[in-house]
Amino acid sequence: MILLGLGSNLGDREINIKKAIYKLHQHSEISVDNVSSLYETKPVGMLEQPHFLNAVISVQTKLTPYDLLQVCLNTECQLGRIRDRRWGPRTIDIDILIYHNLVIQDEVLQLPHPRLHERCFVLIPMQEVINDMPIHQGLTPRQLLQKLNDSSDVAFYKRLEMEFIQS
Ligand code: X6L
Ligand code: MG
Ligand code: MG
Repeated sequence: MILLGLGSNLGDREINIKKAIYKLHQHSEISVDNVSSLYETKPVGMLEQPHFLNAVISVQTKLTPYDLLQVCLNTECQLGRIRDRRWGPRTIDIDILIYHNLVIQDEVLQLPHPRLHERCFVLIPMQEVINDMPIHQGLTPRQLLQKLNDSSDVAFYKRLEMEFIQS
């Protein structure tokens, strides 16, 4: 299982996320399997910025995690992401959350995503694309969410209709 997290809080957030998924789908070495609904989420980290739309998708690929990361960063660039302030607003952010059971801790890439288990904006959409699979210390997203005090910052927004995905 390979899981990617997507987030947007600049411009047309819904179109940005759809375009990102479509570009990943169009990549010859990547197939998009499952797409969560969109959720509208309160910003975490830097609070004075617009609300996000977040989603989680599962993909299949034989690309290494480093090559997959490069595809994610290229896609962010193509969608006009400008990195200025750390944690600042962005047209699109594409994070590798989980790459099978791989653990990596280096300068470029950390897998599983280090703050995965404490972010409702990741765990709630993730519940839709995996079937109660443990993702952190043997706990499923549902179990991890029970330990977080507040899911109220994450609100269902809409289902994503993507013509190219059988769901
Ligand atoms: C203390 C200090 C506690 C920093 C938390 C958490 C920083 C998350 C950055 C933190 C801290 C982040 C998204 C977002 C960001 C997103 C929503 C980040 C990086 N990305 N908020 N904030 N959705 N809702 O995709 O995740 S910036
Ligand atoms: Mg992120
Ligand atoms: Mg990122």
